[in-house]
Amino acid sequence: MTASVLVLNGPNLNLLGTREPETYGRETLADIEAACTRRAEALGLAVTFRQSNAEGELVDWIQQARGTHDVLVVNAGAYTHTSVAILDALLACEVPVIEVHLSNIHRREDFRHHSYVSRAAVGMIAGLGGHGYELALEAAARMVETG
Ligand code: CA2
Repeated sequence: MTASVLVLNGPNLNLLGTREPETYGRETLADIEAACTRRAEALGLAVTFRQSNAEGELVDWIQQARGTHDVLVVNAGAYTHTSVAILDALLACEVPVIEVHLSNIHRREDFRHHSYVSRAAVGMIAGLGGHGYELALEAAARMVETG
């Protein structure tokens, strides 16, 4: 059976490619989605790619991932640093989580150094731009392969 990966994106990531290219690069979220779709196909994975600015909607999607998806790839945006609700949902969903950030959050302001998401994540990829999402899909493929 084809393994299924849910890629979740949090607030303001819909603005990618329009502003702050020095921090987030010039790729749009649609570009990253297209690259993920291509990479998932090559890896034999099914991928669902979503973005929301609403914390509750992200929590709903994480809850629904239980029993539906095999791996969660999460860039929770600024909720990474604030949301216990997203952490609780990730801990409850019983799906392995890979955390992704476009920027290296540890090179940035102090308030970005702490991640609630990390407490629920198997691993984290940060600072490699959109390529980090593709690397997360590679890790997901290895994870489902090795069980
Ligand atoms: O580096 C990342 O991927 C972040 O998750 C991005 C978040 C930020 O709050 C995290 O600390 C690190 C912000 C996403 C906002 O993206 C924008 C893109 C273009 C213009 C404005 C915001």
